[in-house]
Amino acid sequence: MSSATDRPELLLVAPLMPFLLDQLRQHYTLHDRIHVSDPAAFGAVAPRIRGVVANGEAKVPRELIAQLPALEVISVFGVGYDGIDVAAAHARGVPVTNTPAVLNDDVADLAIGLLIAAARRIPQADRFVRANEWTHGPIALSRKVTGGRLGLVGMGRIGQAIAERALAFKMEVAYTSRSPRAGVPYAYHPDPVSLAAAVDFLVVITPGGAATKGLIDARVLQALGPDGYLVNVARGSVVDEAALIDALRHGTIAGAGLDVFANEPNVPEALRMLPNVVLTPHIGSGTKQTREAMGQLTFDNLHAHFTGRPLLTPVDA
Ligand code: 8YV
Repeated sequence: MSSATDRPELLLVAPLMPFLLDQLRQHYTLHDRIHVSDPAAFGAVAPRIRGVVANGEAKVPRELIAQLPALEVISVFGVGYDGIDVAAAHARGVPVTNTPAVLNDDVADLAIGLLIAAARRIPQADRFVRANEWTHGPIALSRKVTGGRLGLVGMGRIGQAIAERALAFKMEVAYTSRSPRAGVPYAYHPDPVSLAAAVDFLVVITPGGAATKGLIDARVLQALGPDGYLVNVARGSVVDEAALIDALRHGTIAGAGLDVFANEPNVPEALRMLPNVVLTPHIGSGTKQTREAMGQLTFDNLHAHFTGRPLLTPVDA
């Protein structure tokens, strides 16, 4: 363990799990979100901050990076880093790390879970039994999943993990991404409208950020059609939320399963009131096992930097 005086000082810009905080405390001096809670104190420590720890939802804009002249590394607890101005960090020679791979299975599991929950109306059926409505007659029939056509918006590591699972449900898999992915056996569509028109279930698993903002818009939902379902386990920003509410309300699509939202943790009342949507609070990677693996990788990246070893999972320039 290092002595108090030679400990690098870190700015935490997001709430972090105790498992990670405990490890960080052994080696570093932590300043937990003081840039928000105590700007005066932040002003005093900012020149000494050598590392930033963020999560998938946190914001590290260019202005914050500019306030940290001694910054050496940004370690993100999450695979997504759309909240981090990576270009600004790299321009300063500051590497950014994330936690890829360790959460693939959990996010893929949840995507399939939400798909089945939305199509088979599992939460609605649960509410039906609890309300004793069964005693008045059977519940309405739902939508078969096995053998359906699945369209993936994004074919990265998590997209491929979702596709593998879908094959076990005898689903026909197709995808769209910026360009066809070498070695991927599924049918490629050049854009989400063409993909949506060809599938029953559209699952969004593409990075957030400016490049994908509003990618799933009214036209895509129209193409998915009145028997189609949308699942989003990526970022709320990828889907035009107002267009989605409209589509769910008017039967433009049949239903949706959503783990992410435009303005988390605030979910519009209009969405919360809809009967044909299944909602979860951004729990894609939210198992104890996976969050610990993510915490370990977040720590290991940071610690590799401060002990002069190569970073494990740096984000590309
Ligand atoms: C969050 C995520 O990081 O990995 C990502 O990109 O969105 C999540 O795993 C997690 O909720 C911690 O904030």
